[in-house]
Amino acid sequence: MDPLKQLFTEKSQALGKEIKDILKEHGDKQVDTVSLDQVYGGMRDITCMIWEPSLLDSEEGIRFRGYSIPELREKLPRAPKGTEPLPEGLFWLMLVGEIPTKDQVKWLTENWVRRANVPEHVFRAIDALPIETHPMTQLSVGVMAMQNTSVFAQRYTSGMNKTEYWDATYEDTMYLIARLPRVAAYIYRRVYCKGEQTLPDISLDWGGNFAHMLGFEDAGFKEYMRLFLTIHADHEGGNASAHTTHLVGSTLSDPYLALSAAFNALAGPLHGLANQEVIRWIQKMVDTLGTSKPTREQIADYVKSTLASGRVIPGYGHAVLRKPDPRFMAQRQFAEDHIPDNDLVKIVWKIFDVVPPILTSLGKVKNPWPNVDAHSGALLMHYGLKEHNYYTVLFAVSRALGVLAAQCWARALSLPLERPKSVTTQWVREFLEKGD
Ligand code: HAX
Repeated sequence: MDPLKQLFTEKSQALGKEIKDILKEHGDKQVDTVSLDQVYGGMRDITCMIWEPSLLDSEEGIRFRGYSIPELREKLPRAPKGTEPLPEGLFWLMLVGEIPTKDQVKWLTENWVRRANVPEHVFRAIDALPIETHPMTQLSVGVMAMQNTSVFAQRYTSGMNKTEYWDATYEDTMYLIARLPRVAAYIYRRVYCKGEQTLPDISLDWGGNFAHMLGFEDAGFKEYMRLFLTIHADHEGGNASAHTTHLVGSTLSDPYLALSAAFNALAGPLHGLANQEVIRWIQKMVDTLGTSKPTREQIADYVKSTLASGRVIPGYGHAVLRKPDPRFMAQRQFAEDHIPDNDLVKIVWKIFDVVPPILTSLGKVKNPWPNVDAHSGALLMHYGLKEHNYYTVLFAVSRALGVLAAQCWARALSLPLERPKSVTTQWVREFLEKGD
């Protein structure tokens, strides 16, 4: 080990141990209005941000402008003969707080079609990356490459009045959402389909056209995409991708810069990348056990071996939720309605029976239940989208709806630069020495 690394190892291990001891004794001590546990603990449960599109309840799950996922599935406009909501309707709802009519959703679909043209240099920027570059990295680069078209950046340079920030943010938001499926589909076809691109079908809705550009014409897949793109759109403001958008945007970075940063946060395995990790983990289990129909006992043993090797069970647990995620349950219901006999889906359901008691028995996991990422892979595999590395890109396209709706509000309400206070452990030592 090099001398600097050696020194860092010693210092970090010592400080890590000291912090553990400090928190054991003083974790509930208040620093201003928060406890030391919260200072060290990733800011859990600190209410400190305004986020208009959605609100998360730890027991009940997400509500978008007051509507639960089952309510959205009932009330939002659908595609002709469709059973699932159109994500356009959810964007409308998140932005203005009203369930849109069919005509309003039609207007939005058509407006996004008109804004969907992606400048050629964006594709060239993506083409410059090695083909094995992770699709999320390619997506982030694609968004960054479009930044030269930012209305916000251009108007700001020309001396925009602060009362007009929201208008420029709205324009960028609409262009970005319109273009994202084209960029995302380009990456899919580039990496997995020998670069043979599928042209957009402008008669289709936003989600249906995305499925079409990916190369999938199955009506069931298109419906699943509409559901997927709706339920992944937002999860209030504190999750890493949403918070990143908010933080970066609060410096008046334009929406392209903020969204690209959000995608980099979403690409972490504790966040959006978990959907790829779940299906990888399941496939490894199937390969290891040598059966596509494992018993609950076999799954339990595999779960325990994963935990024993110091890894998490992907798709389980949540920083806020304390019950099964309604986004998991909506996908489970979709699978029950459409593909109840699929082997992978059945494994996902068995894992749902097996994992919670095992995680609970560890005594430290606050939420042993499945989250949104536990189910999507099995459904995508069924419909033939088998490239796991791509799954988080689907999540990203959806997440853009919520975080950009929130950006419009942040600029309309002139929400300020975000700047929380940090302290050092030396500061904590002195604070504790001073006592009350
Ligand atoms: N498997 C094993 N251990 C888990 C676990 C899981 N699924 N979930 C939590 N734990 C562990 C934590 O690693 C932590 O252990 P240490 O004290 O040894 O560090 C302990 O239980 C307490 O964690 P927690 O308070 O219950 O959970 P956090 O708020 O710290 O973390 C996570 C929430 C989602 C990151 C966590 O549950 C996890 O790692 N889950 C697996 C990855 C995953 O599915 N991520 C997607 C989450 C949803 C999402 O954002 N989707 O995009």
